[in-house]
Amino acid sequence: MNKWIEKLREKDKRTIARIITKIEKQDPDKDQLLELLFPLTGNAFLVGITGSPGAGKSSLLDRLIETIRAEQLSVGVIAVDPTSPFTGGAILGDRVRMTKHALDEQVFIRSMGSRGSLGGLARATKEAVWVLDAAGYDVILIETVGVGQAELDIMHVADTVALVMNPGAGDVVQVFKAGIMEIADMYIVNKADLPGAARLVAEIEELLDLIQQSTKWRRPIVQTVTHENRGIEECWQQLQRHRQYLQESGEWIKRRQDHMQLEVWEIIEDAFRQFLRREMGKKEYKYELEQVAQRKKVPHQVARQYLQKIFPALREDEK
Ligand SMILES: Nc1nc2c(ncn2[C@@H]2O[C@H](COP(=O)(O)OP(=O)(O)O)[C@@H](O)[C@H]2O)c(=O)[nH]1
Ligand SMILES: [Mg+2]
Repeated sequence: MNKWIEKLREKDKRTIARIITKIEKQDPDKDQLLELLFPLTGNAFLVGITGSPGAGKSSLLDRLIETIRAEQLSVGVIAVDPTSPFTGGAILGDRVRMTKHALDEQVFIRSMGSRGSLGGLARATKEAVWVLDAAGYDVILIETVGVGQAELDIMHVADTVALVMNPGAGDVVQVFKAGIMEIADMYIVNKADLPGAARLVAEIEELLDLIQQSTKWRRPIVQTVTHENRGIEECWQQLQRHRQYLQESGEWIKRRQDHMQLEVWEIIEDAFRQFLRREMGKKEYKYELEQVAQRKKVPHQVARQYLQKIFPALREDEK
């Protein structure tokens, strides 16, 4: 096991890939590996990049990697896109991008699909981020499609979250309603070569005024065109500026504490859910459930009865 960690610390790509596969497959070794590598984490700058499929997240990431590498920093990437299975066109593009950085020892890119992440996508992704963090990558970029709860959950791992939007996509209001705008620390208007970029910037600014600003951080809006490498440098500048803001304001520590608390909470929740599913699958519950189905008993009544049986502590609580 320690051999694995040794190799990991050397940023050995094969070892890193194999550990992440173990995580995805819920390998029995997984927990022990995580226990060994967790104390080595906490040094990387964790950046979440989210946005609709096709917004240009992967293209942007590809450019960002170049910019970050130019400063001699190492980069790890975890790309989560359940909307494009491995055979899909988008991933083909991702593959090409990957091969470009494949020879660079200081860049590691991994795609994760919903397939194979038995313990839940968000869980597996966060653990994969720990692996890269422990390996010593300076910056870890996490690409996720901004749809669904699992994708939003993933964002709880990031120090800084950037939301990618496109002119003419007409999704600003939807994104706003879904609360996605609020979790972002900066906005990237990508495909700024298309008509309507200035209008989108204005719309975002308007909506920003509606969001309760509880901090001094004014969320910047950066316009980018990936194939022209336009705005990428500014993206990186703003990401770093946010990091600095977090550190100077004390929010850095607070955010990380919140994330770790959530982490423990989530693991407990998962365990409970699994336990309950097993428990409720037992024959002895069947009769009662039928009674509810026949309207002879109230759901609350039966639920309470079960709860008190499973968790005797609850009985004490209710006194
Ligand atoms: N016009 C234009 N197209 C872009 C730009 N960036 C990316 N694209 C295109 O948008 C499509 C989706 O890009 P991709 O990076 O795979 O998006 P993702 O699904 O968000 O990762 C691809 O065809 C890209 O070539 C840009 O700045 N301008
Ligand atoms: Mg992508």
